[in-house]
Amino acid sequence: MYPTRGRAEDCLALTWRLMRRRRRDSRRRDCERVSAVFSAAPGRSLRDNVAPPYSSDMSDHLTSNHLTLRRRRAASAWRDAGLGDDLVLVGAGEPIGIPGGADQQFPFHTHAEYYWLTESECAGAVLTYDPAEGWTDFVPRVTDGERVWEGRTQAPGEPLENLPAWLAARRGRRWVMLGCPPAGAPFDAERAAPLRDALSHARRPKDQHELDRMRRAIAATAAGFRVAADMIRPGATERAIQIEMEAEFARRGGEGTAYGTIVGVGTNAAVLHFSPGARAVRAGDLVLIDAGAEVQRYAADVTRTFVAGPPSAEQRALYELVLSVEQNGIRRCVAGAEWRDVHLAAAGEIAQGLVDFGLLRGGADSLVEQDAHALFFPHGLGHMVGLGVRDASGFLPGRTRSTRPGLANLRMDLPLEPGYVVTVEPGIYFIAALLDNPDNRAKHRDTVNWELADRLRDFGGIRIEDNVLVTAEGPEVLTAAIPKTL
Ligand SMILES: [Mn+2]
Repeated sequence: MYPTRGRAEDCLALTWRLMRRRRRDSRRRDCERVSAVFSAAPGRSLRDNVAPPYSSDMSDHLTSNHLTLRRRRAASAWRDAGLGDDLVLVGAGEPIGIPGGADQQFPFHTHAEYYWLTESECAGAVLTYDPAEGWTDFVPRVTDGERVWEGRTQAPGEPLENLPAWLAARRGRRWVMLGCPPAGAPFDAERAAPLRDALSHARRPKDQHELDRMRRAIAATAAGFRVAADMIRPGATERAIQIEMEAEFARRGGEGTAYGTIVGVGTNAAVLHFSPGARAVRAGDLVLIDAGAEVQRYAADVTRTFVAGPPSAEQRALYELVLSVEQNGIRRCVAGAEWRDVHLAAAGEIAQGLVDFGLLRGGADSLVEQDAHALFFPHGLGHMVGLGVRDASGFLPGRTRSTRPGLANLRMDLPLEPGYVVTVEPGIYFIAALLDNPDNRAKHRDTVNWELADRLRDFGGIRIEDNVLVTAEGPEVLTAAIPKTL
């Protein structure tokens, strides 16, 4: 669909066209908004007409030292990845309008690659890198309408309309688009892939600035979990727990949730990404909560599982198993450890635990090889967390995703290094869709105690998740203040 190779001159006409359309659109939007003011019924608040704000925390970002260091890290990673004298453009991205929603837009965040290099939420901006000359921040001019309706001020940087001239001055050189390419811009995915991998790799070790934001997100999250833990009793609904928890995040400095809060009661605890609903806790239910606050784009990602009332023998046995697998997993988060080995060790422990519990039959290694454990632990042990909930996870260059059920859901395949923050989140679930699948029943006829599996089909699920900072001295559990004893 797009040219396979982006060259500066191919882009000029297109860039101009895009920018003309953008200006026209924003003029039209301004006109619509202004006419809306005059047609607004008396007494109606002007706020009703305002599109949701997207903030601009632009304070001195062009000179900030930690951003200079990040840009240096990115440039050297690209050089090592063979950038040569190619140009790099990192697009911030554009807000997405709600279909049929008039002026309404979905909440906007700039692309993580752009944000990491700028700490700016400036929509439509483009950061460029010329290996010979360095970095240039191109930003759209703030419109009068944006000043009036959203209180926006001009972001610092070069006017975006100078970008075509910047490209024209480098005519004949190849360029690569990262971040969010503007709609219709030439995008060479093949050329971008190694540079994106290199940037992801450079982003993985967290700097102090990032860790500070994460610690604040985690403090708000811990407060929310304290509120939730007090609510686990018969009658509380998933939705009520979610509301109180998210309110506490906000009261304790969270700016929002880092992802959709999961509160699953009973069998809903076995739905990996469950959205809370009207279901109320009954005595003896498992309640799984996976939630995290966000502070200045940085996320916490924590799971705890509760029992409403005294746990049954089976709940206690499987809870203790998940907890011991989690604690052993955390201990293995040391510099140099291969994440896939950390995951496979956890898989082996879950298999052995389920043999002891009477649910699986055979040797742990052989069960893991046959992926029998993945019927009850169908996801990876964790992922990177930080700038967003799955920050810069992925694969080292040359590594590809396995198709084996026990490894296919690994979100990363790389060795851990100091500064990485990973989640460790083993779980055991009774998922009807997996247990009722005839192929699974046939394949694992002899390795699963199906009578016990069927008896526990309404058990739900247990997951325990912490955020772990890898340091030269060993793992530091950033979320240690959130209790996890049953
Ligand atoms: Mn997670």
